[in-house]
Amino acid sequence: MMQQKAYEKLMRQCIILAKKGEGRVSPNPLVGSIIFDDDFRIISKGYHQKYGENHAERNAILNAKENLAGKNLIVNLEPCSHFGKTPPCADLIIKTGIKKVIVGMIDPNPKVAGNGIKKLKNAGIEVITGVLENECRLLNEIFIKNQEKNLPFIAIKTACTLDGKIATSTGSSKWITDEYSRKEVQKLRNRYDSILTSSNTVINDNPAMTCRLKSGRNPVRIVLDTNLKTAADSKIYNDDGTKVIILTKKNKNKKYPKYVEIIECPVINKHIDINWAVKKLYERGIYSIMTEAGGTLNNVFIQTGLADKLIQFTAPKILADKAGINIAEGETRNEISQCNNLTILSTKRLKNDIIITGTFLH
Ligand code: AOF
Ligand code: ZN
Repeated sequence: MMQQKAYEKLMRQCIILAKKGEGRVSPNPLVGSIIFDDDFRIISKGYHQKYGENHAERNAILNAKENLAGKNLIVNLEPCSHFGKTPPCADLIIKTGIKKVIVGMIDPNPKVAGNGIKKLKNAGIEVITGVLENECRLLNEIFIKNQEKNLPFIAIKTACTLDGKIATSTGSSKWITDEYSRKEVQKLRNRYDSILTSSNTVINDNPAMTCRLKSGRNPVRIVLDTNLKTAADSKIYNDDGTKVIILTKKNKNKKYPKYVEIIECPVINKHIDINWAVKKLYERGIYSIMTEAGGTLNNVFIQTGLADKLIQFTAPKILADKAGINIAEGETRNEISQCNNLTILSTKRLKNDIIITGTFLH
């Protein structure tokens, strides 16, 4: 029991370490690893820092300044067993003489999927699995979705009043949430491969959709612009070395900056086939998407079942504008049983606002 608690404490540290790789390791998972002795003295730590580079376990082993025979290693994801961009971590662990490995979750990558643990066990290493499994799965929710569905993970970010409004009927939305919330959004922009918005948001708000965090990086910006209505000098198209993609019905040879990629999408009932578009984005290397858009586009992702997660910043304000824009703008519903349901992952109070995070139940 005591030992279990100590493992959980170390696993929490692995998760914190792993998060240092946010924004740099996609499409690989976030992984942190710690080597320790039987008295729980930490010998070394490592995390996966950059796509294509050393895995967390290898970095932890390389960082150790003593012999590792008879020591323990903890890691939030099963050590790999395959030759990818790097050789198998399981082989390296076996070579060091480490005697016990504690794992958060099985690797959903079909190339690994339990084989790493098998390898370790066959070499006589004791393996303990499932320590803080839920937290580890949440940490790598993007990686899990990618591996299991071959689709990008999609989060819908909204900022609304207590009565669920994201703007007045005239389109005014600045500012519903406070500066603490907006700073938090910057962190989210660093976490996701891309930000997706609509032509209406670009035209009405002219957002830059960049990440202004000190050590952050800009996400790819994606604009769903069915009829190419957005102006070429909109801030979202500013050149900062990041890819920008427009999803449209027909490329009309309208002049956009040369680094803007225009993807022509098939149309269903005058609307872009969003299922097709999302698959296409995945093929183009977009493994996660955060939408920052209006109620209409939010609802498209909710109704198609493409949305995985809702991140809702709620401000202690009541707009009471009957014609105001809702977080999701759909057709008239008569029954509560027609709701889209979520499970709450977390609620967090910032200064004035609260962030509600939920997973969509499909
Ligand atoms: C990582 N970092 O710390 C661990 C990973 O192409 P490779 O060699 O980088 O292998 C990527 C796969 O390795 C990844 O899909 C996952 O299954 C496994 N573990 N990956 O990028 C790590 N431990
Ligand atoms: Zn590995």
